[in-house]
Amino acid sequence: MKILHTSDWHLGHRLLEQSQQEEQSLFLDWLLEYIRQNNIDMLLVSGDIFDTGVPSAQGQKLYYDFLIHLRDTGCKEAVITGGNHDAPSTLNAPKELLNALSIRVVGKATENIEEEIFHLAINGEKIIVAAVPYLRDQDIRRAVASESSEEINNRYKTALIRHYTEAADCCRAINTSGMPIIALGHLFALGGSTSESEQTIYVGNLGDIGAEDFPPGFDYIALGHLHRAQTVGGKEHIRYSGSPYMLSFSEIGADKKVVVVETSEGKINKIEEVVVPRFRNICRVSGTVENCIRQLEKIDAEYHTLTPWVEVVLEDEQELAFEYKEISRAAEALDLEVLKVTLKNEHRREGLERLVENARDIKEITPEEVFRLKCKEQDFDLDNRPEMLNAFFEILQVVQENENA
Ligand SMILES: [Mn+2]
Repeated sequence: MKILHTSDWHLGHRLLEQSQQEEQSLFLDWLLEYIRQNNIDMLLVSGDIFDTGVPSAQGQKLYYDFLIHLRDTGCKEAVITGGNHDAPSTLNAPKELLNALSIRVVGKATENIEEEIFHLAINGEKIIVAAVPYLRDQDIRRAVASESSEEINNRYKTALIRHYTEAADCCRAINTSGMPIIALGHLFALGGSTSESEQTIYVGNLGDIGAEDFPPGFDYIALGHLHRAQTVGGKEHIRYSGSPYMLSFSEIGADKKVVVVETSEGKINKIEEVVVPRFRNICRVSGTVENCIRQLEKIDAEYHTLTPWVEVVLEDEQELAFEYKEISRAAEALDLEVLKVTLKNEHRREGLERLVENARDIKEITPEEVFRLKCKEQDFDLDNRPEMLNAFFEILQVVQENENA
């Protein structure tokens, strides 16, 4: 059986207010073709299907067009879970209808763990899938009884591990004939490297989930949330596929991937990363103004179908406003967009005010950056009070979940 693992499509995502619909659409077309040509039997999508809880009509059209065409590729099963960006109600609304088309959707943690477990058979080969979505604190906390103060600190992590343990137990109970067991997940697992485009998921004071926290019994764990493809704690079978296209300038230089997993006779016998074509050149140039302009001309001259997007990092110490004008004048004549101009030494020199002033859009600044700068301004020693940062993340998560709901 051939299984394709992907995640973090973020349909509807915009990079600094530029629509990324073209690369989203090109990726989905490529994926359909890849599935067809490589005889993929099952598709797993581990969360963050949409960028927001209320996706645009175009975003939804991309999703449903993809699912309709998936039926013609030879792919027999699909399992889709909700991420922290997805509104459970949006994903779950067509759940029963999609189920009739062998597309299994779990938008949020279910009341009964068995509803997250799928026992599937493809061409006579059986497999068990634990489709664990992003676990919201309020969805799983009910599982924790009579908390001590230490347990309260750690309750989210405890509840999270308990959820996976219950899922593993449930899989084991129905595994009568040595079938492979695959889990999905949308969470931050320790050892992973982040980019600027993931929202921080608060996981309690006492630490994050590590590879060793997953209960034994899963032959492969298909994770979403981190946007760079990577394994967790050096374990080949616990991995993030990463997002299939670039969601932030901080992801420059890393290939975008999907993962293909092959099973036979109840075992995983091959795990392979497949590089997704880069549909848009998103890059960074740095140097003096003249130097940057020369590099921009080079990018313009390279063959491209979608307009390249560039971040310019200036190494001069002159006034940004003046240099910014020169860069934009040069860029106007070229087939590319300069989305961001920054000074190389900005972070050393700038306080919060300057950062806000120099950012072209408030979205360029993360809430964490603002919080850290604000603490610095107030001479608050965050390094020696890490619980303050945890408290901040906890509040931020509640705010972001309410926004997405
Ligand atoms: Mn994501």
